[in-house]
Amino acid sequence: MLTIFPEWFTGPATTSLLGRARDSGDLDLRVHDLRRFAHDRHRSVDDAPYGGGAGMVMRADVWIEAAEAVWNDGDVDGAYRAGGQRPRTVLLTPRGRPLTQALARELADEPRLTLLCGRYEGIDERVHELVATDEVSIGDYVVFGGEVAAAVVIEAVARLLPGVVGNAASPCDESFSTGLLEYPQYTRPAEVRGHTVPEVLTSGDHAAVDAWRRERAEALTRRRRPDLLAYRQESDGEPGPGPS
Ligand code: JD2
Repeated sequence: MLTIFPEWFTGPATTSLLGRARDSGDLDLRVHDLRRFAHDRHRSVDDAPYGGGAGMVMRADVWIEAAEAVWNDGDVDGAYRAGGQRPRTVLLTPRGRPLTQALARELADEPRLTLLCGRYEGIDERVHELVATDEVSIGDYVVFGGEVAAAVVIEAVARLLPGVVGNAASPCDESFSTGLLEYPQYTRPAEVRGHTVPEVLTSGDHAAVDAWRRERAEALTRRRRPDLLAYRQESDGEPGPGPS
């Protein structure tokens, strides 16, 4: 990934399951500082927008040279060129394709991804045209820059990679393949501040537990996310983004 805040990723990239996936070699994550590719002594990567207006826009030339260096692993004669042959390159932007479990699976199938994190008011349109192969958004709200969005993409994709812990079927994955929200879960102690565990879960009747969980998942989904149910009927259970 490319960012002007490489240190931003130190926490997420070294902690817990992502850190373990990197240590075990199941995930190779490299964070590159965009400013290394700036042209001037002040290492500037932005400029005022053509046409005027508030804020700054990130420069296309710096982004293009940085992306080519990263694609080619620093080999200046490498084969990857902006606008031509290039690995799957995801630009995080509010106008991108909404991130879903289906898109995470699609990205997890790629041998390699390049993630581009912008800041300021955004990136020169020619980076969208020449560098990005994909534009992805993490949802309909605005954050300061692409870093937090890239972290979301990295976590969603990494946990689908072979060998990464958390990849094993979890209730949450099941929930997204059945198209339902996850059922409520409990662990010890059996009573907390007067709140007890539903009796069926301690009954030892596995069929009754399964039926209860399915019913709870369906009721929750009906109440909170009827859009997921509608999409599920349309697509015959195939998990996906829901109605656009
Ligand atoms: C970003 C900004 C647009 C003004 C680079 C925001 C995003 N779902 C999402 N919400 N916001 C972003 C995102 C991603 C990259 C940048 N900004 C701030 N954007 C208009 C200011 C700058 C995603 N993915």
